[in-house]
Amino acid sequence: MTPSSPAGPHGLGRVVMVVPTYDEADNLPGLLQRVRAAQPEVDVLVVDDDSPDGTGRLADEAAARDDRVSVLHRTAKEGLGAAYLHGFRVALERGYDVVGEMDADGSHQPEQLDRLLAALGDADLVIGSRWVPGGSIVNWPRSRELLSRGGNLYTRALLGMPVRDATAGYRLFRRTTLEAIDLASVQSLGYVFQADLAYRTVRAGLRVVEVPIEFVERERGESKMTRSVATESLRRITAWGLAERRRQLRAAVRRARGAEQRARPGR
Ligand SMILES: Nc1nc2c(ncn2[C@@H]2O[C@H](COP(=O)(O)OP(=O)(O)OP(=O)(O)O)[C@@H](O)[C@H]2O)c(=O)[nH]1
Ligand SMILES: [Mg+2]
Repeated sequence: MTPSSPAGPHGLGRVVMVVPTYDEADNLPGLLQRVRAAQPEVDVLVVDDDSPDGTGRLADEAAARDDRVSVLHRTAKEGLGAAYLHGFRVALERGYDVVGEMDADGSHQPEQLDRLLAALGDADLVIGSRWVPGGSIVNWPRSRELLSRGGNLYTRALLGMPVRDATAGYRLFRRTTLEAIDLASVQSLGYVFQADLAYRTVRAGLRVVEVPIEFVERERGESKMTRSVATESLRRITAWGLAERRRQLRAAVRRARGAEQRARPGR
């Protein structure tokens, strides 16, 4: 390969998918195989919070067999956001050009990763989206669908963010995007982390593109969605929405004052 020829899938350079795990022993080995089969040039970084069911050990075994798989062992369960922040830090240190997110439970199909990679050519963040035309969900109870749709509606209305599925966790960030959005100041620990990063990306003036995916509900293992995860989302998104309104109000006052000064006679 000549130095100028584009490397990696779709010429994007080096790509790593960060996969956070907590008690995913039944799912992780199969997922790793599927990612490696679907995208042989994509690396995987598993971030395990010392899962009691031995997920971390299974990840180590996969890493021992395959140079493209590596594992970060954390000492306690601190939430999805904390695990991703740690994984992103390590991925950036390792020099990846593209850093992705995906769940370990099979909800995000590795066979659809190519769509996300193809879309990153024209984007700074690509989101695999359930709620754009062509997107779908499989085996989700009605209650869960309503929660996701309602949460996204609330997020969009409050933050004025043009993203249909801001809570989705199948994503690709360019390294430059992660460097632009001040990860060190992110405080979101649970699933609201996803909306937080989408909002930061939009506010940084970067391009977010959503591609439709088919999201398949987990078949094995337990959900980690808890009441405290949901209330953290509501609390933070409401606070960001209020801050956004205050900013808009201040800007309107500044504009009105400017107009008043310009209109004052004798100037
Ligand atoms: N390291 C780490 N991973 C986590 C934590 N919470 C969730 N995860 C992982 O994050 C991914 C998403 O969590 P899920 O429990 O599947 O969340 P969900 O998709 O909203 O819930 P289900 O619909 O029940 O699957 C999975 O790979 C989990 O194992 C955590 O505290 N630490
Ligand atoms: Mg899941």
